Amino acid sequence: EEVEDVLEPPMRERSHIDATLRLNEETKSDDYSATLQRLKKIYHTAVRPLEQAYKYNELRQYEITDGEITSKPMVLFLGPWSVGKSTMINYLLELTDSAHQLYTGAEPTTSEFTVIMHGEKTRSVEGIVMAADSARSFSPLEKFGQNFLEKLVGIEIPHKLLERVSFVDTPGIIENRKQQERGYPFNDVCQWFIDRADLIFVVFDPTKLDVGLELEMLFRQLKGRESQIRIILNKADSLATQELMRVYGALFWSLAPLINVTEPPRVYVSSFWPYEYNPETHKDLFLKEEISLLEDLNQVIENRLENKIAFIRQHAIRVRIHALLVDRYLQTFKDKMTFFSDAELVFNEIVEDPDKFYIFKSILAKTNVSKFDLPNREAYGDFFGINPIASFKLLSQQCSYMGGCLLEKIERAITHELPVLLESIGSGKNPTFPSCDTTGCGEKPKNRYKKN
Ligand SMILES: Nc1nc2c(ncn2[C@@H]2O[C@H](COP(=O)(O)OP(=O)(O)OP(=O)(O)O)[C@@H](O)[C@H]2O)c(=O)[nH]1
Ligand SMILES: [Mg+2]
Repeated sequence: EEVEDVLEPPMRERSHIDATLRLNEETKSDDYSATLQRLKKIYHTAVRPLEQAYKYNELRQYEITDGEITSKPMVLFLGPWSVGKSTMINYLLELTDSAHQLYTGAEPTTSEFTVIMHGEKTRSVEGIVMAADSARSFSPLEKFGQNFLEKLVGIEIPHKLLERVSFVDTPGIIENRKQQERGYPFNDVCQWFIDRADLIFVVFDPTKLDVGLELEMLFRQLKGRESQIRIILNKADSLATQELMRVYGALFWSLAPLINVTEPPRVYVSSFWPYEYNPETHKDLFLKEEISLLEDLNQVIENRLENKIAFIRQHAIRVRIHALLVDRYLQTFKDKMTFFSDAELVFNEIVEDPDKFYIFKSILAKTNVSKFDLPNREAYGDFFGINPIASFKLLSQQCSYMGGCLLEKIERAITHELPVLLESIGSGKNPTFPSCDTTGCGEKPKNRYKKN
């Protein structure tokens, strides 16, 4: 009998999962979709026109589809290989030992980006099919090419939790692996998911704390998304207390140079798999940590509208900065052009050394955004290589009798319409967004799921 115990470890009680995530309560979906419709409308009337007038998508390759506006919150799992990412998803969704469980194992196992989402019945969807369907939010992934689409998989499962969020499992990071071995731009793909994720679990285990190039790269890509990041020190019950504390310290030590220390992410120490905690360890603590993480997840679900609005607002801020920059390039160009000048020479001089003409400085001064939020100047060299400066109009000429000015419209959306929409759903928590004049519309949206 003892041998059987070793082979079949007792399963963990799950009732705290359903309770914390309120999986048995009904959700009101009407308010939800009405707000999303209004958000879509603001985006199409106030943001999209400016985006198109200044070809923003060619700069950032960042198009927002309707599918993205209406999609469910996304929880992204990142981290080194074999730290238990897939196991954790199986645990949360009760997939362990089912026909559709994610592969797990001691070797690097996951080689695909796997999107786990809701469906009437369990089935898998090929990446190519997901990307082709514009009603889904994954169509922009097509740009990463055929090789990548073969590494993209969808799984639809009729699970209550998936009615509210989607999970994305990723291939674990293997240090010392060259980029091209993956056959697609791994970093760019990660960035795409990072930009859109509502919650990012960066999972570690006690044996894989060493920071190498790929992990460093990953954390660089996570900059600006600090409020979405949660660090998980997984498999914690496989260590004795003293050793665990040592590992916890070591984790912070190695991550400190990579993370924003003024807003360090929350770290959860536990073990996220379906088996009973090891009895000789701090299992009470681990259970509490697990419940905190589930509460965190629940907050994200409850704040999904707020986060969507904040996401669109952040996007609008970037589009506005881009439009101001192109306008400034164009104005400088017009000022420098005389009847006798060679347009190409004049413009090349500006593109090659925008600082000489105070292009970026003037936008910094005017908008009060941080230097970090400005797009880089090399990108504008490429941008104007494809889109000649003469093909643009000045912002002051982007006005129509009926529609008003594009710049005013986007600024109104940033300072008024989006905050008002946010207030309309908030339960008494009124965020105030100062006008573009004082803040340049550039301040970061509040961290809405941070716990005090
Ligand atoms: N002791 C212990 N082992 C775990 C825990 N979670 C996962 N494991 C084991 O760790 C191994 C790796 O788990 P996976 O879920 O495949 O890890 P992964 O992060 O998805 O790995 P890749 O897909 O390769 O990146 C498996 O053998 C799991 O059984 C845990 O909480 N405690
Ligand atoms: Mg995996």
